[in-house]
Amino acid sequence: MENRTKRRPETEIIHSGYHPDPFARSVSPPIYQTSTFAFESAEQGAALFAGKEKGFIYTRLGNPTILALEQALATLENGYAALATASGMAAVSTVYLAFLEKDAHMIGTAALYGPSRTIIETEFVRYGVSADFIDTSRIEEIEKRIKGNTRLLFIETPANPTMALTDIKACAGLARRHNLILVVDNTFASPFLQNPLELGADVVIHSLTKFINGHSDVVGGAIISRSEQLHNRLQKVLRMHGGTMDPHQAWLVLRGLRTLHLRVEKAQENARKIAAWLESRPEVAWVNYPGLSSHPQHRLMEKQMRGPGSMISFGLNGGYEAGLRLINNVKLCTLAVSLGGIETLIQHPASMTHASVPAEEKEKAGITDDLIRLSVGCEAVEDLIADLEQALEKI
Ligand code: LCS
Repeated sequence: MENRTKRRPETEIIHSGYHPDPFARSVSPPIYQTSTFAFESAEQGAALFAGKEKGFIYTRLGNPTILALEQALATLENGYAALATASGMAAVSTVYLAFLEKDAHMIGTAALYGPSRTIIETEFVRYGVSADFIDTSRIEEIEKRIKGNTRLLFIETPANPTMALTDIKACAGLARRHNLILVVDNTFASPFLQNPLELGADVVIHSLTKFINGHSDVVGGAIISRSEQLHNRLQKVLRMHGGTMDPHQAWLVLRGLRTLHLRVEKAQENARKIAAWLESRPEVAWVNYPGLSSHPQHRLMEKQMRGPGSMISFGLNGGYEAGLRLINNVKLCTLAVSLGGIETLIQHPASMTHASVPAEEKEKAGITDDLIRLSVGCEAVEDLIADLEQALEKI
């Protein structure tokens, strides 16, 4: 573990996880592009395997470049330790594999990233696992679904793509009372805007592919645990199932992470202006952005987040057809899935990121056919608004 003195998040984003290495004093961490590490002797190899000595053995089990990223993420989320994973989905599946035994039950946010719920409904069902995916912004609804075999409460807040929020502190209270593990997917907020462990969650996961890497050029994930016990369980499962990260990938993510606060602040400033502008347009039927006072959980955002972030969902008066015309006519905004990069992306979740969720379930989760999702980037906001305006005029 790093020796953690309490510094401000902006400072930790830049400095945490790595100090110039004693060998060459490089300011940027070396990329230990190796699959394996040589032992000094047979006895030392045996001591490392037995856990009697600390050191690196084999990259699936640990690597200094990956460790630098993990230590940075643990610091930023104020956790005991972090695990870097090959993708955000590797983080999600590791959490499920670690905490859902045969015939276990979980409760999840209905508007989870599509595959985070589909993997339960199509894969984990083979082991008798069942789930209730519900509107977790209604705490009383969660309590009603808790059963004797419920192990996990898995929430995403803000949720992809509805931008609905769930009260993390209230969920933590519920989880404690019923002996559940509370996992929060913090991808949409990033650790700069929200720290679920500080609000009582047990485990936080991220798709590092999004805000933390921030440049739309790497896929990765992370799991940060509140305690040694949870971390050890997750580490064991991750190492055996093999969804671990590569050192080069870790180096790229760490490089992206170092500007997280600058990117998030700029994108958020743009998103605030775009959300207000969208709300003022006659073609726009509704806008869901936690930074708007019209958002049903605007007060909760102020309570549990440091800012509303840069994800917006909205619908047009012309519904689905008008939405498709809009996304086919943008020129600066890129029509692509993923989010959290420096460039603005626009997509249609019902037919793209959430296509795997059955139609009826999508409707229940609020992933309506007219919903357009905008991941606001760091461009000049005037150019983004001009682009959206010319596209709106074509519908
Ligand atoms: N959790 C959230 C909230 C996500 O948005 C995603 C991916 C994942 C987990 C999975 O992470 P990955 O394995 O892709 O790194 N979300 C995507 C999206 O909305 N568009 O494309 C991917």
